[in-house]
Amino acid sequence: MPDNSRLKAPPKAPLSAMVIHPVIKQPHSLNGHDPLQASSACLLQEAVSLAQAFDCHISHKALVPIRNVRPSTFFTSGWCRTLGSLVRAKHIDIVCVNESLSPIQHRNLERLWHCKVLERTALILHIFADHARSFEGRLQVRMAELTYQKSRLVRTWTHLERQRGGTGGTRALAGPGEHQRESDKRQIQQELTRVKTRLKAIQRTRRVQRKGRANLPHVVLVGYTNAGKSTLFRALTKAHVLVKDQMFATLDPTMRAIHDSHPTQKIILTDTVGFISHLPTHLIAAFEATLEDVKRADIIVHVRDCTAGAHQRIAVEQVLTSMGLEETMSNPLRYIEVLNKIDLVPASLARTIEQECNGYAHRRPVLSLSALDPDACQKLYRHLSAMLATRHRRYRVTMKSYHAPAASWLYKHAHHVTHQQEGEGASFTLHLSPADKQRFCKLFPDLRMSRDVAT
Ligand SMILES: Nc1nc2c(ncn2[C@@H]2O[C@H](COP(=O)(O)OP(=O)(O)OP(=O)(O)O)[C@@H](O)[C@H]2O)c(=O)[nH]1
Ligand SMILES: [Mg+2]
Repeated sequence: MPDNSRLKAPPKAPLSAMVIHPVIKQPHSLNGHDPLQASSACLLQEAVSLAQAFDCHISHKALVPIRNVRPSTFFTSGWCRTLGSLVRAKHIDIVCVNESLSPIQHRNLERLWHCKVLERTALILHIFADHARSFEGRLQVRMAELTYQKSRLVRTWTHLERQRGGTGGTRALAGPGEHQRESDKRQIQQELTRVKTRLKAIQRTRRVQRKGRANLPHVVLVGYTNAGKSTLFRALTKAHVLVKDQMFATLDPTMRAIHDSHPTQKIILTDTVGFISHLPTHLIAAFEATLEDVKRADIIVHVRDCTAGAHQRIAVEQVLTSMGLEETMSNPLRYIEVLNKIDLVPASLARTIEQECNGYAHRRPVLSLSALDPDACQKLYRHLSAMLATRHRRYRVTMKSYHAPAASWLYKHAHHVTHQQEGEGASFTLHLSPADKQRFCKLFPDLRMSRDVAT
């Protein structure tokens, strides 16, 4: 199997890690001309948190300035020696490099330093593999790992081709190493096909489940990892989901009704996997089924850690944009930003942060709160209800004789249902979403539902 094959689950004693954030003055790097404008120190701290999420003990961390990336070892020979001495002196088991390394660079660094080297994507994949609990979650992570490994094999071929100075086909490269790679590639492809088939079956089940709750308003929490999504989810639903000061604590989405939601119109809330800047594309593709719920939600709540930099907000918005949600993000009735952890900043700074948010958010609602404050969570719930209610229209429907199935459908799916006896029949007024209105008309074609113009 390829070099970057999965590490075994970390043993009980934490691995001793060195975390390096290369500061490269070059385009296409994680920093340098980084569009997210996160400071190097901030990116190093994030890399440290990632290593800690993989159960590592951080023995050393460093910013390493790089003028030119060396194709063979990434770092200059001087830095390779310095870092190698540190690896030996501090008994380092793993070096986490917060950048992308080519398979050749990766292999050479492991040989030079005599320890495991993990590039950023590989580290994130390992954390996901460690934290995934559900069958679907594990399959999704496996798919991401296999796609990643496959891409690394392809890149190795490209390198070999370049070394031989020509485009030479497979035949020209044939040798024991190449046969091994061919066999690895086949093995990976076969497993990938098996994993994809299983995931498809799960997605079919998900679609059926989604149809079952299609009438219920659905709100989904998204945000940067560790922003406090699960804390807020817990506060609103009273569900015991994992809350932890750790990157990617949540991998499997959880769905619950909001605890105090309207008895006849429950709001379903979903807690999701967190995002990160430069999220590996393999992961976005593999988590397609999970992210499908985000796409179909009535409201997206973007939970932000107000103590973190704007790069986190931009990273999340980039992922949402890549999912085709740009329009939703500019709809004030479908997108709300929650500035969480407001208890951690002084009141004066909180006001400045809010003002800044209102500046870039235009007409988009922004709510600052602490997920640890039950009153603030209730305020958010009322806000969400109001957003949903404004999307609902008021209708009137008259039934000549009391139509029990239609009436019970209305009590189950509509908001603020009232009815008045009118002779032998009854007149109902209610609030419904446009989709539910359509559904009602299909189910009960003999009943006429019209807009109530009195309001
Ligand atoms: N002080 C303070 N801490 C908070 C608040 N909200 C969340 N936290 C803490 O932040 C850490 C992360 O919270 P989670 O709810 O697990 O974050 P998450 O967004 O679900 O993280 P992932 O699942 O990793 O994406 C935990 O230690 C929480 O206790 C808040 O409003 N104030
Ligand atoms: Mg979580």
